[in-house]
Order: sequence, then structure tokens, then C-alpha cells
Amino acid sequence: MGEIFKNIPVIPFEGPGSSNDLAFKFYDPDRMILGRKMSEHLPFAMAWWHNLGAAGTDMFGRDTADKSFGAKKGTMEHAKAKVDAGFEFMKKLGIKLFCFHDVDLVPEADDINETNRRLDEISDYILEKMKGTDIRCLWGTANMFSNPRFMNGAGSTNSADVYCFAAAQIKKALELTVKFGGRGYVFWGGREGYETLLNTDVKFEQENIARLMHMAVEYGRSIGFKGDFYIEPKPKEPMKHQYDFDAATTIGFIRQYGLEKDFKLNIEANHATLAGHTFRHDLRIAAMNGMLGSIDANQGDYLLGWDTDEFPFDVYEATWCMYEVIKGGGLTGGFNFDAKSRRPSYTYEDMFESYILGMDTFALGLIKAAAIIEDGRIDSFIRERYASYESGIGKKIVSGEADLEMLAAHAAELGRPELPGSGKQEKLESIVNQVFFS
Ligand code: XLS
Ligand code: NI
Ligand code: NI
Repeated sequence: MGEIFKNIPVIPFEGPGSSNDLAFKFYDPDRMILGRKMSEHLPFAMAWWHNLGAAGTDMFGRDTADKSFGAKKGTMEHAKAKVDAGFEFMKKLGIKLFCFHDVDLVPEADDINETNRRLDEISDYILEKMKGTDIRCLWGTANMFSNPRFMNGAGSTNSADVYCFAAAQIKKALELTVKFGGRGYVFWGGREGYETLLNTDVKFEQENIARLMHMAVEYGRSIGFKGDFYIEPKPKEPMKHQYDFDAATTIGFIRQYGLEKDFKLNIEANHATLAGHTFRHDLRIAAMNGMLGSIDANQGDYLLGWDTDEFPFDVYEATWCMYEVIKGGGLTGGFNFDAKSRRPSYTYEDMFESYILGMDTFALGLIKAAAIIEDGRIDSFIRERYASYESGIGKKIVSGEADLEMLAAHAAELGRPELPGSGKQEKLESIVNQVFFS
């Protein structure tokens, strides 16, 4: 197979002054930020499904982009052409990781035995491609939402037979992940939820999901999977109510069912915002619970109520993301561009320009987050804000020496407290502006 993206060279870093569309302006892999290379802070990954699959189809219209890569869609030749295209794409951008669902890799057959045979064939081909490159797998997953059999869920389905197909797919996807040396395995419960309580036993469904996850851990470990399992929260779409609503809900589930040894979260920007949170909020909740695993790097549109999966463009959001990641001690996973070019962006150049945008946006986010941390004023303000817990009665509260009677006595002695001190939001926002634009 020859070159697919013929007019597109290896994408160089040219700096902010460059007017070359096919160059990085901010992503400079070897640049040192806070003592580490940018590329180490930012392990970027390509999402097989969007980049090599999604071709612009929406609810109202068919494909706009040609992603046949010279082969007939629905064939194994096409599956291989996607591998060729994907590896050329990653090499040209300097991306070292990829993420996949089982059925992103091959056309799904009617019979799962045939699908698995195809997966064996394509995974041999992918493994061959990986040799001699430093391209690795970030995470794998099973698509347990597209096939009609999963209309009522996978782990949460009412049908025990369908449940077995979910199990079979997880088993195979885990085997593929191990074959590729993947760092993680993701559960995104697109159809793990419900439309109406009139037909749903929520408790039973959640218990069944947990049972499946325990089986996945047991099997994964038995075949040598050493990475993290991740749950990717999302509040809705396609289901009206999804069980893994947001980071906090998902952490509760993980702990409720004793999965915390093996599971962390894969936080997606657009899912957090659909849940009515900021991206940053869900990252914080994950990080403070020791469950910040991986990130699906994209962004939504605040005017739209669904998962638009846009390439990250908002530098503020990327900055707060990187701030949380740095403060949270980094990721065990990486930054997967679970993002697709807009429907009218249908050319090969658009594929590259989309990734250049996403990678530059996160590079800027990293640079700005480091600048905020190095500036130090915000961090020291936050520390200072809780200083009353460092001595006196505050210290007793924190150390566990206090009881209600002691605290009530302290209040009685004071009669009335001083006001707790200005929150200084506007001052802090000005500092952010100053760090950003000076
Ligand atoms: C969909 C999800 C999906 C997961 C992987 O909204 O983001 O793409 O990342 O199944
Ligand atoms: Ni995602
Ligand atoms: Ni999504």
C-alpha cells in the first residue's frame, strides 16, 4: 500500500509566527515545561472510530468525507487500508498512541465467530505495522451500543443471552488490548441506562454491570493485562438516563461494587459539560479520589445539548484541564482525541488540521497552566484561604480532636465570628488574564 495522504508531509513544529497551515505553532514535543518534555506531559492518541471511520454522516445526511482510503467499505481490504491510513497519519503527526473499539477495526459479521476471526486477522496486521515504530495502544474497548442486540443495554440488558455477547466482546477486546500492549481498557456505558422506570429494575441492572466488570478484571488479569480499567462517565445520549452520569456518580458505583483497585476514570470534556459540570470539575473530582486515569480530549458546544465531539479549541478549558492534570499528579493514560472534524470539513487536509488544532490547543493549555502554577499567586491564595485550620480550634477540627461541645463552646466565647474573608474572585480572574496575556 503506497502513501495515502500524498500531499501532506510530516508535520513540523514551526512556532507561533508560522503561516504554514500544516505545521504546529505551539506543540513542540521536546520543549521542557515544569521539568518534563511537552510530549511526556501530552501523550496524545488517535481515536480509530472518528479519524478513520466517521465521514460526516449525521441524522440528516450521509457521508461528506471519503474515508474509503482506496478500498471498498465493508471489506477486510478496507479494514487494512484504515490501518495503513492510521499509521501514516500518526507518523506524520508524531502521535504515539491509538484507541479503538473492536468493531472500528473490522466490519462486524452476523456471526460473532466470523467477527472474531476478522479481528485476529486485522490485529496481526496491526501488530506487524507497530513493529519498528514507537506507536502503541492507549486503550481498547468493545462497542456494546451499536449492534441492535444492545438496544436495552449490554451489562444492563434484560436478556441473559445478550449479556453473554457483551461478555464475549469484552473478552475479545481485552485480548486485542493485551496483544497491542495497551495501557488501558475502557467501559463507556452508552446504553447502560434506561428510558423509563416503567420497564426497568435499576438496582438489578447496576449489579449486573458490576458483575460483568468483575469478570472483565478477572479475565484481563489472567491473560496478563496490567493496565487500568476505566469507566467513561456520560449523563445521557444515547440513553435518557445513563448510570455513569458523571465522575462523582461513577466513583460511587466503583466503590459500591468493590472495583476501586482496578478502575479509574476516563474523563471526556463534552460528557462533563453535558452533565452540567465543567470539564475541570470532573477532572478534579476524579483526581481527588485518586481516579484520574485518562482523558477523552474534545469539546462540546454550550448551545447544543448533545455530544458534538469537537476538536479542542478553547484554550481556557485546555488550560484548566492541564492545571488539574499537573496538580493531580498526571495521567496513567493519555489524551485521546475523541473528536471529529465538522461535516463540512471533509478533506484529508482537514483531518490533519483538526489534529494540529487539538494538539496546539493542549500545548497552549500546558504552557498556560504551567505559567499559572509558576506564578503561584492563585495557589497561595487558596492555601491562605484555609489558614484558620492550621492552628487553634481549626487545627483541632482537622486533627479529629474536636467534638460538637468543644466547637459550640468556642462559638459561645466568640459571640459572633469575623466574616470569613473575601473570596477575591475578581482579583483572581484578573491574575488569570495577566498570566494569559502578558
Ligand atoms: C461516546 C463516547 C465513546 C467512548 C468509547 O460518547 O465518548 O466514544 O469514548 O466508547
Ligand atoms: Ni469518549
Ligand atoms: Ni463522547
